[in-house]
Amino acid sequence: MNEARLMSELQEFLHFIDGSYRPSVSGKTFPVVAPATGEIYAVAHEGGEVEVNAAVSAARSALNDTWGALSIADRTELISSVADEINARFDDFLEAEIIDTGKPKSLASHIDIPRGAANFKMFADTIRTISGEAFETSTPDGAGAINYSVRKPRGVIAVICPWNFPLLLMTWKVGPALACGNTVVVKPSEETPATATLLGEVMNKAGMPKGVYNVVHGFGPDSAGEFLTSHPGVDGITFTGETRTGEAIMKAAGTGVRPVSLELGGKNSAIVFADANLDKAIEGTMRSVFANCGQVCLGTERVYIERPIFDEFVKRLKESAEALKIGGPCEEEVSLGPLISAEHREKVLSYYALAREEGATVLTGGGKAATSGLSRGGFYVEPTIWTGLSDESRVMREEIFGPCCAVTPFDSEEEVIARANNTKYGLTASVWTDNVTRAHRVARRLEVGVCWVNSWFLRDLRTAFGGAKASGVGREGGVHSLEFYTELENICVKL
Ligand code: NAD
Ligand code: 6OD
Repeated sequence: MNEARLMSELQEFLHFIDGSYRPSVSGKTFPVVAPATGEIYAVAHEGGEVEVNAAVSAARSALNDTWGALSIADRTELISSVADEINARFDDFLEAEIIDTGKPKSLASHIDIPRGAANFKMFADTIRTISGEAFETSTPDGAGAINYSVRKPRGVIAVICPWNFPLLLMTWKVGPALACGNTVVVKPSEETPATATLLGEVMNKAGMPKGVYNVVHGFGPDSAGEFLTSHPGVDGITFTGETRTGEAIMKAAGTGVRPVSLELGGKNSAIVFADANLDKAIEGTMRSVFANCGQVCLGTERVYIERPIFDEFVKRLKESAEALKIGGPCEEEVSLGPLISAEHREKVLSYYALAREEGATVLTGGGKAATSGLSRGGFYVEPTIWTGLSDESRVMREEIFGPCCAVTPFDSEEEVIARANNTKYGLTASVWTDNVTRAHRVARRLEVGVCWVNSWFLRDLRTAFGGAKASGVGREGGVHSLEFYTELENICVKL
């Protein structure tokens, strides 16, 4: 991609409603900034009640008509074509995602875009092959009854998305929603409207009926997000984002008793035992702390190291962090991109300052990163590692969502389990050990939705994904997604 070329042309992101692109009736737009350069590269239309009403109404019509009338075979074939079309337009999606997020091209091309396609394929396959349950029931007259279950689409699903993996996290919800026979209205993050918009073209090319996939751009409170989640025509809300926003959405969903699926924040731990393969533990911890510039909900912000290997681990982690190359998405061998926005950079830097106030030793980093050329105006910060923070410090308790971690020693298994669980969050953990028995024992005592052993972010899309405690409500992935995206009906037939 030629960044200079893209900067010279201001793009415009319209809503995608009922199969066509539309501006806002109000004429309101907002700027979209490329985090790698800090420049405005596009404007997006801000949706209001008019656009949300139109999108929900289009989604309802498709549900009751074209989309609802399709057989599972035809529906899933269309969904598979969407995946094929994303792959056919791989470079367009890649370009859109990296300008919107600033993430390294290597990351977006290996994770974001391939997963965008895979999320459709996998859920199409899941729906083609599932079966329901059946029970034979005894009755006093001896004739009996048969019970069997059917899964029906829930209806119109509101999909509210964050900015850190825009296509991946949006399709992670749109894929199963459509595969289960629902229609969707998507509200992408205001920071990253590009790939959701582009997906509209793909839907049309794949032959998706109008109104099945709709996108309304805008913000949260008093904007498209709030109008959508409080719309009475929405039958369920699936959300990924901050825990605080999840609370607001849960309240909105209370009116009309609509179900929610919430994938929320985390303060995830890595636990490294002295018997771990150190090379692998360091490589994995580096990824879990710094991938996507630390803007991964599953990422590690608390690293617990068994005391005998503490000094060596810390030394090597620091050396690896200092070897990271910081820069824009298209620069060679870049491993650390910018944060998503100037505002988010202020937040992360405020934690860098807080860590010092709370008595941390700053092993490396701790400030803005110096960049040059096109990246000069981007939102870069230094990869940062602290030691010496107490478990009660705010830096150890609050989600920062930046390229930083606090490293601390531990002496026993019991102690580290208690400390890792000492948080309101419960999204993920990684345990590094060569002792298989210990791995199983520790993993099941951690209060999280996903625990990786000797790995991190190793995904099998058939498995249950979600958070415990304040990290979420419900599980998505494979057949688990059916719990939210379908209504289960039991039919009892007296013989
Ligand atoms: P956010 O909560 O600020 O925003 C997410 C979306 O919600 C945006 O589209 C926003 O416009 C919308 N929104 C905000 N307020 C709203 C309201 N009142 N009603 C309706 N919509 C509203 O989150 P973010 O900053 O975009 O993403 C980062 C956060 O997401 C982090 O906390 C991270 O941990 C979390 N996250 C969690 C997972 C997971 O799987 N658990 C995955 C990715 C990100
Ligand atoms: O891999 C996934 O399915 C998923 N939901 C990843 C979430 C990443 C959070 O930043």
